[in-house]
Amino acid sequence: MSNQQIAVLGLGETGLSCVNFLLKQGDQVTVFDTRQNPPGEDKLDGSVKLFKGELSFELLAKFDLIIASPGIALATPALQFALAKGCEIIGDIELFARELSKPAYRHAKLVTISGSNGKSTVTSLLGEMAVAAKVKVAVGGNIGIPALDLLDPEIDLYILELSSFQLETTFSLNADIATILNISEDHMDRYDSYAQYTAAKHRLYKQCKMALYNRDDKLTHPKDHLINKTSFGFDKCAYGLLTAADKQIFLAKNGSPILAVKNLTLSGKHNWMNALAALALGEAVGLSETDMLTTLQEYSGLPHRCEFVAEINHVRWINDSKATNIGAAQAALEGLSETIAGKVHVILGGDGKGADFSELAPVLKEIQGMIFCFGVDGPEIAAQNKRALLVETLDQAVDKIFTTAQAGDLVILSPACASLDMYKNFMQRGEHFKRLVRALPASRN
Ligand code: UMA
Ligand code: ADP
Repeated sequence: MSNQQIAVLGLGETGLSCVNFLLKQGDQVTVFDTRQNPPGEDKLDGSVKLFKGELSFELLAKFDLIIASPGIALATPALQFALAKGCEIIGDIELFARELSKPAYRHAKLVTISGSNGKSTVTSLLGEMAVAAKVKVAVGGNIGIPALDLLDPEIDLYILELSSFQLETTFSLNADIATILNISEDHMDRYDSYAQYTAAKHRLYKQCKMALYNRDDKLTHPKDHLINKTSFGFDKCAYGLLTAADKQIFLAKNGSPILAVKNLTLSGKHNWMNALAALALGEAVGLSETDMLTTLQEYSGLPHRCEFVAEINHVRWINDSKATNIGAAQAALEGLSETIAGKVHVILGGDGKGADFSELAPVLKEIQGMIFCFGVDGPEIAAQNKRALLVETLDQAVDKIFTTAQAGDLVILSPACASLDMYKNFMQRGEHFKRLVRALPASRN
């Protein structure tokens, strides 16, 4: 690659990992970022030229290879101009894929995980299963650590969470198994259509030896009938569920019970599917069932995903700040409602990323408790249900629910929106919620 003129576009976590990787290979690299204060600037090697602000079409198009960060859409006019001029445009995951195909890494297995919701849960759960099985594993991608930072010839198993943004610029992964967990509307501010978003996800199946799909979600089914495949879902085929004579529900494989769902630490029906997906992926890369089942009984999930915060006056408070789209909030509300005796109260709102909130109406209709909406798209969500109330802040919603909720009820922050209108990220929103809940008095006056 060393004779090529290479540009890295974006100096966030991904851009910085690409620069460091390329410098290590002995390549020369130039960096562009549209922001005046890109986050990675202070960590950038002093020898690297950085162009900040508006992208120059002509300058960018002079490079042979452009490595675009996931936050920059391929449709960006300067990138389209460069493509038309014959530049090659790839992302960090493609660089990772090319490196992994080299002899030093041939022994390593690769699992790739995408979908609209549940990616991080399945990725980290599978990572824990691999640790339990004493496999040398590296976990990263969209979940946090950029893929290139994981590369190490000592690693035997890579587990990558991949977003549709990353898949747009990825061509040659050769995963041992790849899954699209589910598809529901998200990032509609980035894509022209739902079909375009779905197509970006399906690129994953073109770059794997085996596909794992969700039987209950047609959009995840592989289109290539010749592909090697397996599946998970609510019925009892392949990886599925089984109801015993005593009505106990089990995770099952080919109709044989493996583990009663009551033994999972994760709660909600959507997490039964996440557990099945992790089992299927783990088996495909040779993890032992015993180690995987032990992990399933211990793994309590990542923060901000249906995370238990506190029980106050017999009311359970749940932080689901990571529910940043409609599908996630739907799954959480449906999955948790059945687990409680009382009513569910919900707090929603934020930046809807162009979503059509009328899809939330059926699930909001089932909510017996209070519905509070806030943030820039709060009014649009509140318009979907007559009982929904608008508040300006999360603090107001928590206070109002606290004075009303009864023993046996459950309160959940499951926003169905990104947080960026009011917070730095979903973590900050979730931490704010947790602080508010933990500051509530033990009894009401
Ligand atoms: N940006 C600019 N100008 C630039 C470059 C970026 O304005 O020149 C903006 C983007 O529009 C975006 C922000 O900067 O709003 C960050 O973009 P980035 O590409 O620099 O992001 P990174 O810091 O490299 O982080 C990315 C992923 N972020 C995105 O895809 C937006 C992280 O996923 C991921 O953890 C990281 O790489 C490591 O792989 C975050 C995310 O929100 C968690 N992902 C989306 C999601 O999960 O819904 C897809
Ligand atoms: P992602 O990484 O895809 O955003 P996470 O595992 O972080 O997924 O979960 C985000 C939110 O999505 C959770 O808080 C929960 O509300 C919802 N969720 C988790 N798993 C599923 C699933 N299998 N199907 C639908 N929604 C889910």
